[in-house]
Amino acid sequence: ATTPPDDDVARRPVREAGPAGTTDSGVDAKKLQKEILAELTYSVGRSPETASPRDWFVATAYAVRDRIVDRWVADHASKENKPAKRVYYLSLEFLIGRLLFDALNNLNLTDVAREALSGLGVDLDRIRTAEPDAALGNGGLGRLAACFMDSMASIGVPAFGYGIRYDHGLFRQGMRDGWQQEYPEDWLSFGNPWEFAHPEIDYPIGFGGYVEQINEGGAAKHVWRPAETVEAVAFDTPVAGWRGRHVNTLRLWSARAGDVLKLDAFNRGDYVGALADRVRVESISKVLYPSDETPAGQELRLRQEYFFASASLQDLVRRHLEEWGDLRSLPDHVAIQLNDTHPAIAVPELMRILVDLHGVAWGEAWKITVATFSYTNHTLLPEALESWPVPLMERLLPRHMQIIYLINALELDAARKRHPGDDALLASVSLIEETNGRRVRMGQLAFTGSHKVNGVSALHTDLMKQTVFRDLHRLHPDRIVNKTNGITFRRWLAQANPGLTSILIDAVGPELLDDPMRLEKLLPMVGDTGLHERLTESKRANKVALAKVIADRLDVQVDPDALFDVQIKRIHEYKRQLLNILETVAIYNAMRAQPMRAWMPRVKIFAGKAAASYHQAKLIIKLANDVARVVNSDPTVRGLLKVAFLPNYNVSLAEIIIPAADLSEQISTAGMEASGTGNMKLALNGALTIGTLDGANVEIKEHVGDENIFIFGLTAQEVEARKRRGYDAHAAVEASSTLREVLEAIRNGVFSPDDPNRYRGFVDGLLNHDTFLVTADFDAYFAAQRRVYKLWRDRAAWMKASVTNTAKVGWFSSDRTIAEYADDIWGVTPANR
Ligand code: B1N
Repeated sequence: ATTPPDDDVARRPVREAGPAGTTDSGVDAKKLQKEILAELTYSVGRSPETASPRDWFVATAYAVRDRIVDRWVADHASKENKPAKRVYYLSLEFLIGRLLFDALNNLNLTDVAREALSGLGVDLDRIRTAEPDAALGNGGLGRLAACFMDSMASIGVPAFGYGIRYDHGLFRQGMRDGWQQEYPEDWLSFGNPWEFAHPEIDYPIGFGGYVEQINEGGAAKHVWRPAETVEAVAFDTPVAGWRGRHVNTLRLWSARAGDVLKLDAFNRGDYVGALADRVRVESISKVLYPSDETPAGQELRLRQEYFFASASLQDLVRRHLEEWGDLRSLPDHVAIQLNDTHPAIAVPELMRILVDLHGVAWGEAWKITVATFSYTNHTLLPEALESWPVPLMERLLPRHMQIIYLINALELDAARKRHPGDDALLASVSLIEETNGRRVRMGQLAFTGSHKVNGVSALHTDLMKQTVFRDLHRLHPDRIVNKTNGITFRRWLAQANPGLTSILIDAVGPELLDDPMRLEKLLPMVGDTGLHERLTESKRANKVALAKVIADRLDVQVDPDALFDVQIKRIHEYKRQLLNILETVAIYNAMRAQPMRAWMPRVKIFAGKAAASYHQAKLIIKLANDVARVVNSDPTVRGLLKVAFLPNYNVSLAEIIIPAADLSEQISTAGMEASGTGNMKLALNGALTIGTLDGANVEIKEHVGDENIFIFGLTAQEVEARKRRGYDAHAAVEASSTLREVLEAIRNGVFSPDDPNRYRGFVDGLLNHDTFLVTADFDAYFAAQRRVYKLWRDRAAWMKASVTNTAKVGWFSSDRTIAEYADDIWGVTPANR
């Protein structure tokens, strides 16, 4: 058994690019040095002689935090200069990663801090890795929320992010004999220097109980009497935008059992029982569900959803009343974005607050609600759409269930008037699913309660209109809009790849850091050999650094001059890591058939976590590791093909892999990946994409041009058609001798000599139900890989395509995405645009 991997990694020996042309931060190294030393002494309680890297990290974080707080407090100082409108981004996930370099870079303090620390004999790159990687998210959805927080602060959209302060983020992935092992993640065990605990900001969150109807002056009034109450306590992290001009707040809620809880049990003398109950109640914010695109379905998950939605609404309603005094003006000053359906229970919660607690009439309350909310859909996979059993909802949130029924009745009445007799339409737009046990459909609830609903790429938005929300779209044809995802260039270019950044700044000017569309100024230089040389050298340094990580963690040696072919993302059947593994085996077979040919050196790099209960995904990880072991140790391969599955993929590992990638694998079954965002990060860092026409790949292709991307495979429409006809994998395998040999080798135990039957059922299953059309796309994928290698041989042509990718992806900045949300959905004007 191996212990979980350690995140401490050597950083590339590349100097940070000092963002040129920035405003003066007004801090010199001497001053910052004094502040760090003071923090080390008085806040950490250590002397420089005894301080560990972690102590230095904490002291530095405190010193930097102070400068953010000055601006933060100023931004929130007076009720008079309150912003006209605020955005509240509700998300069950914020995959923020390490924050030190976010803060340093955005405040233009990176070089100053480096100098200050080196004067103390401390290496900034070493203490950087002492910060735990905050993994309060599963994958793309959570990372998007983090990029959006950075962009809102950068372009000047006043915003709060609301979520849960999980004691344990996403599990750490270890490997035992190539099988994934889950280990608890403990990011808070050494404290968190970025956050401010606010035990005085707390809200009661009710669960269970019953609804009392009382008559008040002839009108029925509903009062929910919860059986138990949990307190939500606020923890705030300041989020400083680019150049520190704006500082927003990430407010995460932690569950605390109130004093009143089970006082009677204490009084009865059941001390232990009462404390056990406390633990149960506080378990709400204990752990992030490790499910990506598969709803967890447990009661605790629903409790989490209501807990953070209710706390956030109570908080923003209180703020609104303090500032504006009247709930009728809520939509004028508040925009609430629901990040997928996880916070959708906020819709009936706002109705309850307005109608039950503030006496607003139902019709008016509904108008306020719809004008305030908007909803982002992130997936169309039917199994991923959230729904909750009616009996569970009735037991846990009885008043909300009543409100949902009433919303539904009124909506269905309106729909019936417009489409009389169309029962199929009524059944499909209903908030209640009646087929397999009665369930509340959270997608329909979020859609109905929002004035705008968005998809995350052009293709995904079109498919939303045609599939899950077809009928709701007919009823509300102006509601669905597209907002193609984006990424923050500050983290994914400036921080992760300082070498490339300084080359780009030399080429197009420092304004690049403010406006990524400036990258287009590279276009006249795409053929410049001097530029190619510098870029090649910088990429090589990044590859050497990644090679060192691979050697340290896997004891596998890879050649930095080989083509680095990377697929890094959650392990999911629809993302088709299997397709990539099959191609790897095909190359391996070819190498064994002709060992002496001049094979081009290549390294296949995989990383990603599987949901703990997703057996098929875990078997795919095992297969990747089995193939790696056999290929890496086969002398006939002569080291020309290497396979590396890097454990414990997270934001920090992404920051090492992405700058070192040559080829980006984006090979999902068309129609299934809503957008993807890794595709954007990799293209920005000069990797070429091999991909299907899925998600944002379609738009990346439109931006970089057909000749600078390797597109293959069935389109979403063709996938649809094949599935409708009933796809038979046997025919595809019959037709492809390469594929047949690959599957036979895997099936017969070539990669699992210790257990020759390990993949027998797996391969047979693929042949009988190839749900994700791996076999259908294999030949096209294999051919596309050959096109890749052909271009790779022509280094000048490859570099030209690579520079073109970097030059053309400025549009995928999350600053652009957020500006679009601000304009079309939220009705706020960014201060810096
Ligand atoms: O959201 C990303 C997209 O770029 C990806 O294509 C998409 O797969 C991802 C339930 C999800 N969709 N749905 C989820 C995550 C956690 C969970 O509990 C669903 N994640 C995505 C950003 O738009």
